[in-house]
Amino acid sequence: FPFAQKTVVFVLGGPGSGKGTNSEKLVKDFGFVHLSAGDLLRAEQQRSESQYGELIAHYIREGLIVPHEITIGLLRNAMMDHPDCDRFLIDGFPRNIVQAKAFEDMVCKAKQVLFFECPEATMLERLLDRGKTSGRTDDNIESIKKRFRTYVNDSKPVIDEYAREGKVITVSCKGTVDEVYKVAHDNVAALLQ
Ligand code: UP5
Ligand code: MG
Repeated sequence: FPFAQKTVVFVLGGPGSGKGTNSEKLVKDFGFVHLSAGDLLRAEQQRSESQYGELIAHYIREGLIVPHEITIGLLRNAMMDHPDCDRFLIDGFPRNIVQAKAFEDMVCKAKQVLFFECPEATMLERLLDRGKTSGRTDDNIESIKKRFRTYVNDSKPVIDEYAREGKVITVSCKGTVDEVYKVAHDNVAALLQ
């Protein structure tokens, strides 16, 4: 499988910053396949034969980063399910420096990083609101605080590192869904030219 010939864009940002919302729209406009690492982990957790169900459930509730071998395995398999697609949006991954290096070694380098910049207060408000209906085990105040801690300590440094490499497009999450998406859309359109 020719991973190296694929265009991979990482979609990063804190919990509730709008990664999923914008990725779904980019799929429609640009023909990406959207792979949310969190969604893949939640699906694996639900799979009755999975040997990782309990482990994943624990890491997600605690806002911790699942060992990267599991996540990269799921991402690779999901990419191989789309052999004819050459554009992938990988949402919510990598979440620490070790994961980023491992993905580069085992899969490929990302072309660009789309970073949704969002103040914690806004993310908190959106997550608590979503938590009323999402059914996610981590959309409660205790888990959200832990997710924020992991983001600051482990995940933001990955974005900073990519920024030093000149790979980051920053999109402010301030504004309506449509306003934020317009900025994301225009940046991705320019990138794909
Ligand atoms: N919303 C969005 N944009 C809005 C706007 N402009 N105005 C008003 N409302 C807006 O958005 C969140 C909410 O805000 C939604 O209700 C939306 O309608 C609204 P969403 O697009 O869902 O944000 P997103 O960034 O996708 O938030 P999510 O909660 O999915 O981010 P997380 O990074 O926390 O979650 P993820 O699913 O990626 O990971 C969950 C857990 O899985 C992690 O904590 C970790 O334990 C584990 N994980 C790993 O271990 N390894 C990985 O590689 C990935 C995940
Ligand atoms: Mg998401």
